[in-house]
Amino acid sequence: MRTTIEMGQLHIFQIAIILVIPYTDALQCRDGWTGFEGSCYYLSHGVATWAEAGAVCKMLGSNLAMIETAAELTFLKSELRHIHQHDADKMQYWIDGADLEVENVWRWTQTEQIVSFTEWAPGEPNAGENDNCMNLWGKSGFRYADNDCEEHYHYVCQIRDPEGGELVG
Ligand SMILES: [Ca+2]
Ligand SMILES: [Ca+2]
Repeated sequence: MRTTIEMGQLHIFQIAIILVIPYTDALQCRDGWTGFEGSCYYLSHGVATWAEAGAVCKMLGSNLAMIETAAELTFLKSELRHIHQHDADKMQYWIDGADLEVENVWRWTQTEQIVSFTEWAPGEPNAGENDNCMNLWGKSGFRYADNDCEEHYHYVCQIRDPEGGELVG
């Protein structure tokens, strides 16, 4: 009898794993967007200034990416390295961080939160008041750099919590 119950519990446990894993992976993102931990990301094909890039993301119902954890940055770095196996050195992707208001105080502009997790490329940020927008710098394995907001770069858009929004379906 005891054995039966234990096997029953084990069986339920296995079912739980089977149900949970596909559900976690089942984050639904639009075509051309990639999901990771509850967000959908779009890696642009075209280039734009930082402000234009933010406007394009907004038109797509998103914002420039706000990277909050090491895991999130690791995911994006890995996606970008995969896409740019042969041309990463020339690639820069705008993200939402900026120090436009107070020099060297980096904030995610969509929430005005201070950027808490950072992985700056060696020597970055290095350009003071000339460079106030944050990008993922291919030459440095897509770590952070500050650059002139008027440069035309690729960009990463992010929809956070798409299942709470209009995205599914
Ligand atoms: Ca600056
Ligand atoms: Ca810089």
